[in-house]
Amino acid sequence: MLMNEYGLTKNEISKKLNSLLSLDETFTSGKIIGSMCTEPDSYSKYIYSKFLEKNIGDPGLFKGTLLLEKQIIHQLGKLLFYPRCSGFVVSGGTEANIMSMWSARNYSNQKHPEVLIPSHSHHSFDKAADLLGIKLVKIPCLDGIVDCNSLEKRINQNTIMIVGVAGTTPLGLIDPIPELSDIARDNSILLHIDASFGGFIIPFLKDSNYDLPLYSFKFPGVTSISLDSHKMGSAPIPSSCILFRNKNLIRDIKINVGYLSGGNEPRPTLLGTSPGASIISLWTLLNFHGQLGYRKTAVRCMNNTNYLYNELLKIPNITIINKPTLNIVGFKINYNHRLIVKALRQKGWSISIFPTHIRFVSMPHINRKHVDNFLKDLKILIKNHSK
Ligand code: 0PR
Repeated sequence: MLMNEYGLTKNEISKKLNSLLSLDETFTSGKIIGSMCTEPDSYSKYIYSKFLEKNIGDPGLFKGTLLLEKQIIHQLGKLLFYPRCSGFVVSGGTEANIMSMWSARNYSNQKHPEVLIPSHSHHSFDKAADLLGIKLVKIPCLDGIVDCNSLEKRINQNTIMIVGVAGTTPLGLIDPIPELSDIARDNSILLHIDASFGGFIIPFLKDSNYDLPLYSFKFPGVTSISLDSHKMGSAPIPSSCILFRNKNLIRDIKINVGYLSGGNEPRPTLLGTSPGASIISLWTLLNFHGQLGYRKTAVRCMNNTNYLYNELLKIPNITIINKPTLNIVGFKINYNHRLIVKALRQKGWSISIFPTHIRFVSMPHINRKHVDNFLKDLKILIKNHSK
């Protein structure tokens, strides 16, 4: 389609946008039950929209935004027991994980670098390995979390880093971080924790007396952590954070851009021009809601998850893959799984389908009524297809 010679009226634009965007799913429908993103917090959306011109790719121009970023990193560092960490607000878990691999490769200066990742790891590590010429060694899992014995056996002189996941993509489980930390220390290698999903829920559940494995810098082997604010942080997309224990880890991925106006520290992030609005809106969220606000959201999501889990247990013909650790339940239907999954999609349920199961993610936009609506449709379909 050729761009028109003359601009359209606002009315015409509105009509066209409404017509095409009506094809999009909405979080408010309550039918997006497989996504790890959510409707951003309304105040943070308002704040985001006020600062669209801020570009943290030229931090010298936006010194205030840079200070807000430093405060965010300090606050998150404190939450994860290491306020002295260095870090950045980035575009997502993918950028954060690529940065962890990039920094490990350059810091270690190993000729044939290898990184050990659990087999359930997110595909952002495959992207990173391909881009960076790193060999990925995928370690098998037991009951959905990495098998530390298998992992330890695969360490060799080329291994530069281990990855552990706090909030796995398929089931929201947490790898054994204390054990991984010991292994990393004993072998003098780095340990990156991918808490892209679990990062903004685990600390708040722990503070609400949930008995959960912790991920944090409390474990001395942990050298970097990624946590996505545009997932359980409820921030407008794009928004994620990466924290490094030690400044030296990022020393070798910094590229000096001498011609920029600021004379600030070079940023080792992947993007050049990038939204300062992400920083400003995340700072707003953290400070407006505080820990209590995040705790309330975390507990509400877990209550809905446990409710779903208990109701699924009552339905015959369903196998539940995991008792929820975080706000994810994986389950499969014993007979006619594919048919029922297809029918659920036809009924408008946006579900995530893994080879072994359906993933239900009870994000903040999901309430009890949505869960009930889903269960009702599921029960009817199971009944109809078991005849
Ligand atoms: N690490 C983990 C553990 C993840 O689960 C994800 C994304 C990432 C890293 C990468 O994060 P970014 O997508 O921010 O780069 N996990 C989700 C998934 O693959 C991403 C997602 C989000 C998918 C919303 C669908 C959706 O509607 O399931």
